[in-house]
Amino acid sequence: MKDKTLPAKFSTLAIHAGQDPDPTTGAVSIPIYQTSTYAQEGIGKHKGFEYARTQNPTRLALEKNLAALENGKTGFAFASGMAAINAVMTLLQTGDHVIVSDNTYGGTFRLFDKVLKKFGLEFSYVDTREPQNVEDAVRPETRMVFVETPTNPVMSLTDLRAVAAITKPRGLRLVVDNTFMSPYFQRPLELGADIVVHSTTKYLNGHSDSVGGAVLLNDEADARQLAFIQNAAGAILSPMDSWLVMRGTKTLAVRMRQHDDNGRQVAQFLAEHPQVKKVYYPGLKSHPQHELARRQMSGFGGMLALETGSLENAGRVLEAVKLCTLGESLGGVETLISHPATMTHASVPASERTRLGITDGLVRLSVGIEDVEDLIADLDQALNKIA
Ligand code: P1T
Repeated sequence: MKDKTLPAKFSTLAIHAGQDPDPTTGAVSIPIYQTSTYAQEGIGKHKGFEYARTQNPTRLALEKNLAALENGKTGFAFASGMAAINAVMTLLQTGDHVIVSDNTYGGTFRLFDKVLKKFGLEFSYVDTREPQNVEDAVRPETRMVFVETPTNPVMSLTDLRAVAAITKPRGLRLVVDNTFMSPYFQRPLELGADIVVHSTTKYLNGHSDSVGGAVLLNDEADARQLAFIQNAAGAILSPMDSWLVMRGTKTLAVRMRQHDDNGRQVAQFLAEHPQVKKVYYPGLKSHPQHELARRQMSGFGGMLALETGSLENAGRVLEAVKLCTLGESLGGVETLISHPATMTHASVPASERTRLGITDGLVRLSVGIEDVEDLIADLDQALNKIA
């Protein structure tokens, strides 16, 4: 956008923020600056670009775009969602304590428990559905609260305003993984969070053809430190992937509306299906946090989980689906179906999985934007294999 003061709503920002035509040619689509370095005119004389780990115009355009969508001042793009989360954690120091949602993506738990703990960070895993549990877990060394909402895969919510009321006065950073909702349905920075992280691999890119991550925030000191970490540790998003995610965000609003529409219909169908024991979807009135979901999010999205009752039943459904694809990941235009206990959450100890509801019979669906009648017909024939 040429006029930076132009008031703009979400879809306009998605298409225009950070997307000024290329200064050399006027190209409307930001070019993929596939270069490792930039010619300099003399010592310290350059156009603001020195080396492509440090700065790249394609990545910069994406970072501005994502920051605008999350209503943050600054954005950083990383090589994966895990690289983004890891970068945020390196804002901390040995001895610091972090309070974490007890249910997160298994890879997040694995990074904290198997890698970062070794470097002297301490983690307490608490049920953040109840904000009091966060307050009770605070210690003198606590520096950060890290939550996923809704969680992967059992779709539990954390009341971000309530948790921010605990973190703000104590000077703790509230970090929110917003991968499942995307900024179209939920903007944690507006609700009091300090830092938002994303796996751009999912809805932001939206087409299952790129792995990436992002960090969005307002605080200038943390932003300076993250720019330093991004360059120093080097887990940057490539120009090609930056371009793909930018291409994705332009249609984020229309895709999310369709994911949401299909998600609601599939959830309702599953809730009434005789072979389904339980459905986890915040858009259903039966979800214990439905009211919070309505307050905190402007839609419910396309992620849901269903309980089939046993490993055998789950296996039958996963093998019988024809249109839905069995695979890890989520947020693409095509419907993916997965088995959290053996796939995304295999790194979570079995007893903990059971406590969280990640049973052997749990099946996760990332509802795509196909015609919903076709999805329902596929799920129906697969579920009827159980009987
Ligand atoms: O895969 P990567 O881009 O590194 O993102 C990690 C990640 C972070 N946060 C959430 C909420 C996630 O769901 C993920 C990755 N999740 C899957 C691969 C999955 O199938 O759940």
